[in-house]
Amino acid sequence: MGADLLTGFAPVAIAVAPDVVLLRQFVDTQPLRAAIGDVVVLAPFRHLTTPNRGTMSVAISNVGEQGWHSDIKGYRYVGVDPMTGRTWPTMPANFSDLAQRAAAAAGFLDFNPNCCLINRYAIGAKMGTHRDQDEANFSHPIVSVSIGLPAVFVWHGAVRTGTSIPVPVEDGDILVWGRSARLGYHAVRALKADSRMSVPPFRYNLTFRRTN
Ligand code: MD6
Ligand code: FE
Repeated sequence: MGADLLTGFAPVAIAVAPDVVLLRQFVDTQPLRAAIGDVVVLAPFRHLTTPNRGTMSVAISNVGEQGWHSDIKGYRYVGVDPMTGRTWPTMPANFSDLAQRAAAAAGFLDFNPNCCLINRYAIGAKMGTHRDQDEANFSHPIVSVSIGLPAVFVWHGAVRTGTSIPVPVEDGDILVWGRSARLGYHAVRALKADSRMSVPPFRYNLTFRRTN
């Protein structure tokens, strides 16, 4: 009986490292792209300033009760979009459903995100090595959905300069991590043009979190 239940998940759930799970080709991203198009009318993509006065190459927006923000004062979550003065758009139902299903498939039951950061990578955009540590509670996992152009996500783990595990991620792939991996270091290599060039030529990434 267990085998039947497991076959739906087992072939696509790949352990990248302890408590880091890759779900390959988990979702049809077309409805997610449509929802992104709708919400960024309300909360436009923007290139944020970092505390050291750099500008992020990745453009971001958020949906949910909280949104991740950066400026010269630091990194933090805010309930009102500083760009528009309005609350962030409501999290679309297909986003929250997906986050919960993916978390469960990776072994994290009852994930209830209150935030989804939307990243948009143009060719050449990248994300330097960092860990997600601006949340007030690390008992919840993170669910990360790749949409559009392929990229190379790099898992470093507990040490910033630790062994790096390159993880090619494509449209429809989902990474989930938590527990012992929750504060692991990671990065995304500069996006390359690809023969499977999607239109528009971007990679989008949805990262679902619970901030409290
Ligand atoms: C990205 N993702 O894949 C960047 N952080 O575009 C992240 O930085 C990230 O994918 C925490 C958990 C999952 C992630
Ligand atoms: Fe991250």
